[in-house]
Amino acid sequence: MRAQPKASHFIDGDYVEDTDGTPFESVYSLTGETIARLHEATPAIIERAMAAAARAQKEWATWAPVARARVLHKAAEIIRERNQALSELETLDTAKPLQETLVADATSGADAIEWFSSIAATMGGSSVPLGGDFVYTVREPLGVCVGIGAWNYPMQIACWKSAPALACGNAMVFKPSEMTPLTALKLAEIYMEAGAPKGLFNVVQGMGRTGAALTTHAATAKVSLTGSVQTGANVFKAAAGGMRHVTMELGGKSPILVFDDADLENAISGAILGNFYSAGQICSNGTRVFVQEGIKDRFLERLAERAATIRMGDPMDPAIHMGPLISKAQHEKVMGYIETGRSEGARLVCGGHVPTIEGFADAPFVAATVFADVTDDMTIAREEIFGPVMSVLTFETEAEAVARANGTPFGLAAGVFTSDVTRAHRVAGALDAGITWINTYNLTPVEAPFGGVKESGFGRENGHAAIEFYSQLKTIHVGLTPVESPY
Ligand code: TXE
Repeated sequence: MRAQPKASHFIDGDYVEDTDGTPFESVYSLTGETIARLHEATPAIIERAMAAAARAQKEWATWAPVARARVLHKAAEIIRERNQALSELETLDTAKPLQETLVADATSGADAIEWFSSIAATMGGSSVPLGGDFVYTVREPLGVCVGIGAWNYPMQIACWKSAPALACGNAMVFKPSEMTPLTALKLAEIYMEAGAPKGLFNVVQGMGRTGAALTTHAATAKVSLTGSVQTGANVFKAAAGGMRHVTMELGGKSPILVFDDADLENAISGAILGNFYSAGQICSNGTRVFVQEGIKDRFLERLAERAATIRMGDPMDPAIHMGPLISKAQHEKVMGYIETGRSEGARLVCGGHVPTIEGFADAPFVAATVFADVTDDMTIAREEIFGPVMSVLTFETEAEAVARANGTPFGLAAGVFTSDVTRAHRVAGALDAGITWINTYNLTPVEAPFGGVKESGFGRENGHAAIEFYSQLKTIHVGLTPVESPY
């Protein structure tokens, strides 16, 4: 077993096993090989993790801010030192190419932990003069936060959730996706090595039911989920009992608007990366590309030429751009959407097939696929596919493009490519999205808040905004004059 961890869970500073839990496997989708065998958390494991987190949180909250910051800063340094090994493990777990995991996964996690270390050191409240009495506010941790991850960016998600949580003085129990259980365990080791108190960051494994048990646990103050809209609705509802706080990073069907005056090559770069990076398995992908009539033909021609240069193959080969999908099930789902696109009348410009990759005949590859002549009512323009499938639609006027772009229950991200500076800002302002990029796409620096509107989510990760979702304000009113009592 190439990537077998010491045990399934990491609780109170160490690896823990409970073989009574339902066994499950992590599979490298390129080869179908089982890389690790684990056990789902039993109720006893969940109790141990929650108790450890509750105890550690109380201790952590008493630490001096600079001492907390030092731990986080050290953790970020260790992640960077181990980037090669962490990236290889992430590639095994997700089948994403090493070319990506080396620069986009653990490293962006390290960025988040480093950035939030400075927040840990500098966070404070405010004071409000009342002309005699005064009020001051204290920013307090929530307590034990539960993080639930998706399988597309396992390490990044674990870092993006734990960094603000720990910076604000909370502890975390994290459940990775059952498809990608491995890198979160490494992160737990790293936090301990960096000097965090035992139990501050714990990892428990399992399926949806483990996530559900954590969500409703009596000690849970907050749940942060990255996943599908349906799971988001389930978790939101469950968290409401007990009035637990939530952050929901859910799916999308984001639009990219390309106007006639756009820099064509730049717009194509945005569309290509916003559809084919990580084989299309990214929540903020711009899967509905609206192209203005005047440049439609040139856009499609160059897009197909450039898509043909994507090198598919063994994700461990640093020259490879695109690996297989996460699993056979996801492959089946994506190929099903491609079939639906064809049968509903979309025109295939490129891809649409399963490429034959020498030595990996059974791997779940999908060629980079572009459909043109897509209309708003087609299934491929409405539903999140989560694979390398781009839909190109055309439009005539700005108002029409904005209205159609907004015609979806999702609202995670959006892009606008134009050289007209006033239009760029006008359109960015009019699009229903938590994040809108102008003349670029899918950049998610830790400094910038990230999250969705409408059914794409609630709350924000990253940036100062994240603090609001991992802490609460206490108001303290200081009386300086005698209490005026009429009786
Ligand atoms: O996600 P799920 P899956 C979309 C994408 C993909 C589809 C299904 O379209 O094809 O969702 O992926 C845990 N209480 N996205 O099945 O089911 C679960 O164990 C608590 C978009 O992986 O939403 C996992 O850890 N937890 C997305 C996590 O929730 C529960 C990324 C996500 O699982 C639970 C992933 C419950 N009731 C998929 N049920 C994005 N926004 O990037 C499940 N879980």
